[in-house]
Amino acid sequence: MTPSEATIPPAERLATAAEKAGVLIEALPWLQRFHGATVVVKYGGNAMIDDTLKQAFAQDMVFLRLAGLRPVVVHGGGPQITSMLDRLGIEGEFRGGLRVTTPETMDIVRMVLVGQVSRELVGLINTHGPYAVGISGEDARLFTARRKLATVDGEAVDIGLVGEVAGVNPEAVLDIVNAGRIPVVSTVAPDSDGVVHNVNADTAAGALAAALGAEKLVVLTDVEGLYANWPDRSSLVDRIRVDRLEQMLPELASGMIPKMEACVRAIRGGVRRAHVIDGRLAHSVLLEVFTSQGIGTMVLP
Ligand code: X2W
Repeated sequence: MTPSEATIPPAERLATAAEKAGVLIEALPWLQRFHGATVVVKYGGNAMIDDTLKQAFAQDMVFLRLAGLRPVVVHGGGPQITSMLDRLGIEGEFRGGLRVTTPETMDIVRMVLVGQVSRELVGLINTHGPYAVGISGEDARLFTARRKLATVDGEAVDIGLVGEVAGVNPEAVLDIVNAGRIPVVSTVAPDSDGVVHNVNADTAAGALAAALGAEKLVVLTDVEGLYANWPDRSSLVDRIRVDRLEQMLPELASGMIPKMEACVRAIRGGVRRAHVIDGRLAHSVLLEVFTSQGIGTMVLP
């Protein structure tokens, strides 16, 4: 008992204890169901701005690992790239939800994702033990990129060194997971000629989840989930079948498209469930995995 708990009357203390036990035991069926399951978690740049949220996220990954799951982190870093470009006085631009990536911008993207954002997440997870290992799409041929065009007003537009995931070789990620560690994946990737491309992190997470045969893909974002009728907040979708989601894709807001495409790719690739959840809520991953009602939007086959 902590000194502050000692001031709580015994009856209330018992009630609180019963509540705590209730929360723990609610996790039991999920601990059984997900024992040994691979869960790919996409952690986006917008949910990475707050220090408390970052620490909570790192705790969640270690919790998953110690609860017997096999977490794989794929990180973003859009806002961090934009802020570095600003510091360097380089103009940035997005078209069709993707960053226009010149060779100069690509250098910054790689530097920020691999050298800054990944390092920070790896460091935060490793405050709890020797778990996290950073790996980029360039390592051991993890991802092979193919040049991707943006769709702007129905037309295909060249936006430079932006890649689609053409191939995934998940061996190196599996080596890390099989060693009991937590891979932290940065989404820069060479094309078949070795030219490094900028791959949207949602896209990469969906492709990796499928290649790993993951049980779940969880995409953290900065809204509560998918809205059928944005900005009508009462239209939050709690579960949706992949067929229906595919029909909705063309009508979605540009920021939501890569996330929902990632869910579609994962489910079509054999992943059992894909979730888009609110990364602004501390420990949202734990709530999704270990509680019966879950949170956010769940996509199912
Ligand atoms: C993204 C890669 C980082 C990312 C970018 O340059 O911003 C493209 O747009 P978030 O934080 O998940 O948005 N790449 C092609 O996806 O970060």
